[in-house]
Amino acid sequence: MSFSLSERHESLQDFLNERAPNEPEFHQAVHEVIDDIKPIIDQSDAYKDANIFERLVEPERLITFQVAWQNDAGQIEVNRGYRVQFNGAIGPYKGGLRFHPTVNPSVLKFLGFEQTFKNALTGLPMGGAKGGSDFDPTGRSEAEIMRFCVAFMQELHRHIGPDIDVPAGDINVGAREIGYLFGAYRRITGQFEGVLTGKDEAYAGSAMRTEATGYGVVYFLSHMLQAHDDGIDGKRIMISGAGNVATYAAEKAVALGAKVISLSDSSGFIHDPDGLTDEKIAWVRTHKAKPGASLAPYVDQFGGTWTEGKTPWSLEADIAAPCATQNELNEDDAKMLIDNGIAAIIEGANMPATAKAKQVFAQSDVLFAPGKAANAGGVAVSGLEISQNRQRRASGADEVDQALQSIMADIHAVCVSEGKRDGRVDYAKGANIAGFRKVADAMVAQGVG
Ligand code: NDP
Ligand code: 2IT
Repeated sequence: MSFSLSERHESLQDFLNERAPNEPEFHQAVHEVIDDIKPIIDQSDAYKDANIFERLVEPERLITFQVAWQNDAGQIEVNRGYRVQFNGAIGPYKGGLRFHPTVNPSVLKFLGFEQTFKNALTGLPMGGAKGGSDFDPTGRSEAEIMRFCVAFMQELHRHIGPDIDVPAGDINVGAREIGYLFGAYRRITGQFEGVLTGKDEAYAGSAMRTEATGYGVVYFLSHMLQAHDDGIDGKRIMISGAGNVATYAAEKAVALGAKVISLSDSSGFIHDPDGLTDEKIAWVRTHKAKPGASLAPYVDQFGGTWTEGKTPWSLEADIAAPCATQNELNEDDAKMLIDNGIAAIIEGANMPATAKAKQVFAQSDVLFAPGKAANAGGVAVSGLEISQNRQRRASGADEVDQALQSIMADIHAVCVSEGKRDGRVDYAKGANIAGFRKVADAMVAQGVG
């Protein structure tokens, strides 16, 4: 079945049902862009002749492999590993690795598809990819995590390389896992090369990569507020998640004078009406480094309240920053946020708001920053890490932070210029159009064969 954009909208769902059955997250990510890019395609014979849309929603490669590894009890466990090389038109494939029991082809295809747009927005030459495994690190020992990473790389190494595909971290893959993965790659191939980003600075990692996504989220938020005659100082921000993106977003927001009143994890959320501090954030990072540790003991340490099994969206604040995972903010949450007077939503995670939640935001006058723009700072600094590795040099933290700020400012600016709608800025539209144009033009220029 082929899909004609001139047909009615429902035909997209038929097309996706046939081409990508049982992949709801991937369908959601495609539906998120179609309304914005359809008019662009309609206006371009080149895009239509090159069948850009149908090619854009089909990953160039989806690799699935067995990961067999030995647990501490000496038993052999089997997980499934993946790499989705989604679109390589503008550069070597680039995107993170996620270890989580929810990882499946639908989740990775949505992430790889979004990554394609996001990477284009950074202005750096990186194609879109994603990968990972259904491995659940919860309760695993460090030795088990290391053995899993080594077994995972035993297969992944043949599909990646500095000019082919450069993975990085994502949920449950941070500096520790990248270290084990890099060590395995180096031992298997005998090459010390920039094949992964998010490495420690001790072995060719970039300064600021750890901070980059969360800091970038807050830089984007600052620009968005400034463009609307407002600022971050004094704002009450609720953040979900308690990992890399959430804690560095919290750190930068606090540094810029905001009051961060929540964090969350898969077991519940904390509400700290006094606001987080650097000391509290440092405690969260150390505590959460243990696989499976719940945030709950935060309140014994610092006060506030713990709510089991819920997300923080019922709180009152000026800004909501979902920084945990996909579809963590639904339609009812969106209505509640609006009823409680929220001014802006900024997506630190990838696709944290459901399609219906986005509709609610679109019908209101809240500012909404989509993940593919707002959280692009992480992959942007990954791009800078690739350049540093190529040149065998290391940029200082100030230099990288300046570059990150400038990239986030540029992404904000392009969202504004492409996203104007009825006297307002539709940031999602701006991000979709700007990312799309760059990738589509590269695809047209390169032809098929
Ligand atoms: P981490 O593993 O560091 O943290 C993830 C956090 O989200 C944890 O607090 C975790 O809770 C929570 N979480 C994960 N899955 C779920 C779930 N199903 N339900 C509720 N809570 C959940 O990951 P990151 O901070 O790196 O990633 C967070 C989000 O940001 C993801 O959407 C990721 O794709 C996105 N992102 C990450 C980038 C990066 O550079 N790391 C770059 C751009 C986007 P628990 O500890 O209980 O599991
Ligand atoms: O979703 C993302 O942008 C990431 N997980 C970071 C990808 C990267 O290659 O740095």
